[in-house]
Amino acid sequence: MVNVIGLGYIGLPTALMLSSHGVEVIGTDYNKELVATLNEGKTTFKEDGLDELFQDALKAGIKFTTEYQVTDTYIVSVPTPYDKFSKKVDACYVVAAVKDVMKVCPKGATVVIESTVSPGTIEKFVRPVIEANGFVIGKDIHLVHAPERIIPGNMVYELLHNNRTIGADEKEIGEKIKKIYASFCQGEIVVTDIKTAEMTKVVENTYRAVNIAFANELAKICRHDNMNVYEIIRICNMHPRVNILQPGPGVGGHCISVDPWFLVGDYPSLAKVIDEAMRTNDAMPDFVLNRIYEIMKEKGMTDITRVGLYGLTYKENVDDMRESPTLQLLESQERHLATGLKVYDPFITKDVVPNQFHDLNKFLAAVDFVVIMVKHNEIKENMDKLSGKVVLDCHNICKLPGVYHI
Ligand code: SAJ
Repeated sequence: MVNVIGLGYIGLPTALMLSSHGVEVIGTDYNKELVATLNEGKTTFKEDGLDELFQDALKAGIKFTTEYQVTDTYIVSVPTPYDKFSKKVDACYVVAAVKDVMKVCPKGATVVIESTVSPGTIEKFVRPVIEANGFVIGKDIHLVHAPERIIPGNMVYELLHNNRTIGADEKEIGEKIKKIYASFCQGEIVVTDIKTAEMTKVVENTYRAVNIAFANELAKICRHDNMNVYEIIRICNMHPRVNILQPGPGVGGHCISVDPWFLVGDYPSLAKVIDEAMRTNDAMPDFVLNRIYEIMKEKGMTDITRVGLYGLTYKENVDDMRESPTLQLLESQERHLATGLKVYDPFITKDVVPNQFHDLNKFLAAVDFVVIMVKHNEIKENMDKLSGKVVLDCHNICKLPGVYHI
C-alpha cells in the first residue's frame, strides 16, 4: 500500500492516478477540512478530468484520512515555499511530514519525496531526520526523490504522458519505485541519483523562467522603440533553433516564480543570469501598472476606478491564485496609494480583493478601460463585449482596433 502524504495540487491527482491504476492507496493530510471534503465525495480544486479520476479512484477503494499509515511506501507531496528574504527553499513542511512518517514507518520502508527541493536539500534536511530516529538509510529506510512535473490546467494528461525522473541512493530501490509510477505513467522514467533529480527539477523551471524573462525584456525594448514584439518573436521562432516564449504581465504559480530563486539563494555569486531574470519577471506587474497610467494619460482619463483588471489567477483556465501577477499589481497599487482598480475573474467565486466583481457583464458595465491580465477562454469567447472600451491586452489575444499592448 502507498501512503500519499499531502493531498494538494500534486498529491491528490497522484494519489487518484495510482489508485485508479490498481495500486492500493491511502491519502493522508493534516488538514481535517480537506480530508472531510474528500470523504464527502468532493474534490478540492478545479482541474480538467480530475472529477472523473476521483470517481475512478473511489471505485478502486482509495481512502482519505488525517492519520499516517503503517506501510512500506510513502510519497510525500507537501509544499516547499521559499524564504522571501534568503531566497532559499523552506523545507519545513517536508521535514515535518518525514518526522511524522518516522513515527509510524516499519523498517524496510521507502520514503519518496515528490515535493520540489533545491539540490542538497534532502541531504541537509531529510537524511538527519531519518537518522535521528535511529534508522540507517539504505538499510532500515530507503530514500527516493521523484519530483513531479505536471502543469496545472493539463495535470491529468501530463501525469499519464510526461517522462519522469526518479533519484535514489540504490538502483534497485529506484527500479522498485519506478514500477509503482509505471502503473500509470506512459512516459519514459529515468532512474538517477537524488541530487541530480533535485537539480533537474529546479533547472527545468529555471529554463522556462529565464526564457519568459527574455521575452519580457524584449517587450520592454520594443515598447521603448515602438516595435511589435509579438511579430518579432513570431518571425524569430521560424528559425529552426529559436523558440522564444511569450511576454506577459508577470509570472505566477508556485513553481516558475519560486524554484529558480532556490538556485539564486544557494549560489548567489554564480546564478547571475537567473537572478536578473527573476527580477525582470517580478517587475512586470509594476510595468503593467505604469502602462495603465501612461494609457490613461494619453486618453485623458483621470478616474482609476473606471479601470478594470480581467483575471486574478496566475494563468488561464485554472482557479489557482498563488503568486498571481494581478495580486502583485494590486499590492503595488496600494504601495502607490492609488487604490480603486476593479477586478473580475470567472474562476474566483469568493471575495478575495476589494472592488471584485462576480459577473462579466456587470464588471464591464462598471469600467471604461479593461486590462487583460489572464487569457481565460471566457474572455476570448466574449471579445466583442470589449468593443468601445480602452483595452490593454497583456497577452496579444484581442484583435479589436486600437488595442494597447505591454
Ligand atoms: N508565462 C508567461 N509566458 C509564457 C509562458 C508562461 O508569461 O510564454 C507565465 C504564465 O502566465 C504563468 C507563469 O508563466 O504566470 C507560469 O506558468 P506555466 O504555465 O509556464 O507553468 P506552471 O508554473 O503552471 O507549471 C510549471 C511547469 N514547468 C515547466 O513547464 C518547465 C510544470 O511542468 C511543472 O510541473 C510546474 O511548473 C511545477 O510544479 O514545477
